Amino acid sequence: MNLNTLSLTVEHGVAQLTLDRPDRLNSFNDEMHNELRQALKMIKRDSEIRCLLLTGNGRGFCAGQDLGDRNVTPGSEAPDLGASIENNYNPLIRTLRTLPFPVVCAVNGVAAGAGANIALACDIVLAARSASFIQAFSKIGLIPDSGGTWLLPRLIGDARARALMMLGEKLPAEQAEAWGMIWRCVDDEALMDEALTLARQLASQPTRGFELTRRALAASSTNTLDQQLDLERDLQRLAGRSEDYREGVAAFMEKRSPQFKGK
Ligand code: T3D
Repeated sequence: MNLNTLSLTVEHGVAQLTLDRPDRLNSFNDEMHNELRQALKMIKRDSEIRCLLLTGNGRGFCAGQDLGDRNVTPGSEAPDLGASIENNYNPLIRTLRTLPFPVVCAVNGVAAGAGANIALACDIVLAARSASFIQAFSKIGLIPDSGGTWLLPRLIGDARARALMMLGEKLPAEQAEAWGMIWRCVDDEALMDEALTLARQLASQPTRGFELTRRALAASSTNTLDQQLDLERDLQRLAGRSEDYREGVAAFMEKRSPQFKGK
């Protein structure tokens, strides 16, 4: 696959996608949207891949939309941002949330605008100590997108989410960890080692079980407890039929390490 705006490597069951427009803090232009879409399609089809690791090259993770593509001359027609959301950002978030394996995000630097919310849509978010998160939208008259108005209040509560969105203040990674917005903040030089170790660990675990867990979590925000109990019953029935469950129980009984295959 020929890629200009990102790189893709696959090793030990982990697909690593690195956003790669460092001079623009990895902000999205149309080419990057297209390439990411293609890469994710390929990753989803590859049965050897059991975890996705998303990160950025350079001093930023992602600064959201490339505003250079939105700088219209006075008097000309406004860009249709709804179309951009519909065609690019929404499908991206939906794909990240429904891949049949876990998604780890290694936030290597500033994550702003859609870049912040793309990171938050991932299952497990690690961030470099020097990284930060900014709901930058309010600074340019936009609303938080890419699922931010759904994700952020659920992660950190309404009061903090509202203030971050309206003030557009930079939230340092350590504070994001303290508020439960991300899983962990690590020293800058340790970030990629820790993220890769975590992603490889996940890729050797029962992938089908993770997929079903993701489905249960996705439904929990709108389900009643009764509905969720029924869903857990149905998904557990499926998990109980997996090869990995059989292997997990056998390994426990035989006092050995399980060899999960993701099936
Ligand atoms: O439009 C649609 O399709 C709708 C969807 C919108 C989704 C969105 O994401 S809207 C929000 C867009 N993003 C922003 O508003 C963030 C803009 N960037 C910033 O506020 C700052 O750059 C940061 C706070 C992220 C980082 O600040 P700092 O001081 O560390 O870096 P910098 O000097 O501002 O940026 C470094 C370079 O990257 C700089 O270029 P230069 O001067 O070295 O040539 C800067 O212009 C460029 N850059 C940073 N962000 C963007 C960008 N260029 C284009 N678009 C960007 N978003």
